[in-house]
Amino acid sequence: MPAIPCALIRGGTSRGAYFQAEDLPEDPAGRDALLARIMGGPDALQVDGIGGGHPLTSKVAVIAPPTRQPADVDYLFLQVDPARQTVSDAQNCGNLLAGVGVFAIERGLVPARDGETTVCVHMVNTGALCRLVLRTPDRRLEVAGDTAIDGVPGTAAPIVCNYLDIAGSSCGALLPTGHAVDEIDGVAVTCVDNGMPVVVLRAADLGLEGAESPEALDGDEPLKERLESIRLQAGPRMRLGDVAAQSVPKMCLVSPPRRGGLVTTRTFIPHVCHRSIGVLGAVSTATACLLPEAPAASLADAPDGNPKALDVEHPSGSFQVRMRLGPDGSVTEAGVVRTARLLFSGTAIA
Ligand code: NQM
Repeated sequence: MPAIPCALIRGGTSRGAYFQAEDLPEDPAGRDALLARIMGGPDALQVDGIGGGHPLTSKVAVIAPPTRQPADVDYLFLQVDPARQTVSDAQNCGNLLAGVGVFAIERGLVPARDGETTVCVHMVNTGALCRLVLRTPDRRLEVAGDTAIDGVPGTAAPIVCNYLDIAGSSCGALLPTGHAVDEIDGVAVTCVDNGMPVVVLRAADLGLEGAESPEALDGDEPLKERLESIRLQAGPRMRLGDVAAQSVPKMCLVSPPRRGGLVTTRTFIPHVCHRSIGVLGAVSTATACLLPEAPAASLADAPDGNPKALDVEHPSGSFQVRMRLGPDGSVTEAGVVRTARLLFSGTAIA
């Protein structure tokens, strides 16, 4: 009965189990089988494990010494699908990423400095880097603060996440099909990867208003079939191959903003509708809204100025992405603010 040191951390609007690679089997198949068992499946509720019965609470972060300069730690993200019990490393998670800073400091992997501590994270899934800045007065991690993020109750200390090189993270190019607009099953879509592979399409093109509740969308089987058909065709075009068993690309339905932001979103990740929106999913979607020919641009309300603060509206509020554009209109910098909290530290029993 293996007992493995583990921390449960809320990272942004997700919750995950964090492990050090040295505590897990080296071979990926053995590691994944063990993690699937710990999270508890195959069972949509994950009642026999520590997963939360939803893709957003069935996530794992594996932390290891850095293999890329100038990173402080390596972070491998694994998505455990509760019902199917598959374990996928095909995507990043920008929410658990915020918790990596907490884990690294709490475990002493990165020494806290007086004031602020920067933790540079190598996101092993895609090879990209992110610089996290955490508050550490007196070399202690500050937990309390006044930063609120929609989708999480209360407030906490901010964690600034500055992505260094995320364009084409999984697909090799920002626009992996070579176009800002493609047509799949008669619907105009943008296949984009600015940190997360996402197919962005107008809700109206599928007969939706775009502000339906996640519950209503989850219950709309014909819609989900249409989205899956588009997704399965988009996968190979996005250089992701057969994506039937993959958690990417995500499917983001966009419509005009309702609350003065950039755009309204409803995102399937990819078979369940997100209660808010993923971090890198939001960065990719915001990017699609800035491409003049993209279907999303026709309904987005992008502010002037550079850098831009882009409020991506989602079912539980909005999510601010900060972007700087180069002279040719390409995104040269992207960043977000998240919060994270250590919830539990102990041993997981497999
Ligand atoms: O897009 C959900 C989440 C995510 C991933 C998903 C994420 C991101 O909300 O960077 O954070 O899209 O599967 O945690």
